[in-house]
Amino acid sequence: MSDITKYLRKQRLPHILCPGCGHGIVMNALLRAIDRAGLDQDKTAVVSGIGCSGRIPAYLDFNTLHTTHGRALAYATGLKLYRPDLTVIVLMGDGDASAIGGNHLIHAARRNIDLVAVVMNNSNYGMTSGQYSPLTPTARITTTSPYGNIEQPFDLAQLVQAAGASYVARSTTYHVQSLITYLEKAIKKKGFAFVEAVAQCPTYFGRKNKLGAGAEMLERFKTLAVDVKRAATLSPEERKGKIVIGEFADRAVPEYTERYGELIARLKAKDAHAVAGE
Ligand SMILES: Cc1ncc(C[n+]2csc(CCOP(=O)(O)OP(=O)(O)O)c2C)c(N)n1
Ligand code: SF4
Repeated sequence: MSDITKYLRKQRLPHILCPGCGHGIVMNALLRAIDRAGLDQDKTAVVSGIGCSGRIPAYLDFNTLHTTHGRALAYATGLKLYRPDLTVIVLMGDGDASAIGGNHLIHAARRNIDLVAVVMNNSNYGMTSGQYSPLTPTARITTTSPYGNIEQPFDLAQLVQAAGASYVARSTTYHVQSLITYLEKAIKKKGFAFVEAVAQCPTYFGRKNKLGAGAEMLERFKTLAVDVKRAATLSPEERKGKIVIGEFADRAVPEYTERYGELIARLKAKDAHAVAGE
């Protein structure tokens, strides 16, 4: 494996992430996946919304776009339509992707547009001091659920799969090798490829829920993780509180920019015939 520091804008370091934050592990895994996939830095774009996760493109030496909260997929869709030759990777937090940006997520998956969507799920809004998100587990303490979260969370991987994405996988910052593998597969996959990386926010979610520092939160991911195939054999009661990891979908679905390109070519040919009086 080559030196992945070549993908960093070293002049932008040090980064803003807290000690023990899981986002750095996801960034590291992504760079290793990019390296394995052999992407050309000039032919790769990394787009983010706003959040601690959203800061990551600032440190990466690709074509990068730091956009508005919840709208990273909308910007990425425009970019991909204009430059279908680029590999476009979208980095989002769980709040970014599933709350304010939830509609963009399901429609990008429904269109099956060729984007790599990475959601760093740390169960809360890290950047704005730990409010609950649509992925915060029930009963968890956050800044905005001081008596325990009374909502039930989305299973984002299942949602995106049901919406029509080509590729869907989930791993954690403990299971780094599978995270790298899924990210590499997502990069190589034609269509909407979604990877959820369950990550730790020791500063807010960890502290509020007395889950310990970063390393202890990683240990917890190890204990709670269950493979998707094994999860299918468990009762709802046995599955409760577990983190289901693995590949949820890997399938051939018509891709949006290709269909769009075909439509343009068909209409141009029709116009040419009309001009020629045919
Ligand atoms: C339109 C808009 N609404 C709200 C905010 C404030 N805001 C900034 S980051 C953020 C949440 C970030 O949480 P998440 O997406 O989970 O990412 P994390 O920081 O945990 O990586 C919010 C609500 C904003 N910047 N723009
Ligand atoms: S607040 Fe949480 S998500 Fe944000 S950098 Fe710190 S540990 Fe990471």
